[in-house]
Amino acid sequence: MNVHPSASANPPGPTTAEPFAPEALYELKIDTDGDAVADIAYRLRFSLPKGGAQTATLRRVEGAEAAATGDQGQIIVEGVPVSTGREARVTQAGDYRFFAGWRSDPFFFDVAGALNNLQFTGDDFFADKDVCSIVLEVPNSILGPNAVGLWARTLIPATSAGGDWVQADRGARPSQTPFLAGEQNAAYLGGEPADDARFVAVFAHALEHAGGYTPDEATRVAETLLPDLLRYDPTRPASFPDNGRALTDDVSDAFLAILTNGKITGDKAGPHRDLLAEFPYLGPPHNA
Ligand SMILES: [Ca+2]
Ligand SMILES: [Ca+2]
Repeated sequence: MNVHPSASANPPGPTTAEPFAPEALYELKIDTDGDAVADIAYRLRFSLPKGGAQTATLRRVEGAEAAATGDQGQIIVEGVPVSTGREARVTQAGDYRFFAGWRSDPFFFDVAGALNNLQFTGDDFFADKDVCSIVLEVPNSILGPNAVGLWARTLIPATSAGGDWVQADRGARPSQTPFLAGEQNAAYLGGEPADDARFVAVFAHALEHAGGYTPDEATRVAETLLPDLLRYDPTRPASFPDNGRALTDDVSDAFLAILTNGKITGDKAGPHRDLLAEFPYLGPPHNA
């Protein structure tokens, strides 16, 4: 789960140096029985920075509690350091491995080409950027015998005084939000995958416009993009878009081909070469 890029493209410039928001709740959701409702959730809170250093606490809930909202749960790791240097600070807890902190951003895309009417040159905006990443390794045995549906979300308190949690963002598949504008975007980011059928018409309309699909084709393609879950069968290798997503999978090329109905099939940018062979897989941060 990558949540905080080091740089913004529009407006151009650096983002806050504080890795994770101490007031926020970060959550990884797992649906194990195919109804797009979570059966397992991992919940993360971060401390207030002390001398620039933060710590992380990871909790786990299952059953009805995993589909609900809250920051309680069984503690998996508690008060472990957020990593900021070249050396990844990894925590092992039973069968779990956990990492949170700054790393080299593994995402690759020609942002300037996208903003220039989809005229791509392979100018990868993310090649020298960092991102705050949460990486969790779980044993396959906790996922159950079936393919699972994965997504992540962030929540913030409803008011500065606290109160109920409000979902600020969520996502599973890459490049879903370009289909959405204004109120629809807010409704989508605050929504649940189980309710995503309501966005099929919006996605289909955008696909008709961008790709020249017929209405029927556009609806059929939109239905392949929703609900927004990353489906993953742990008995097979990860490969986007059929089975999860590997860090080297060219998800932007796949998105462009869908968006343009095959008229544009790539942005000429490819995967980064600083990935690690071992956990947490993301390369050292550029700015460390
Ligand atoms: Ca479920
Ligand atoms: Ca590409």
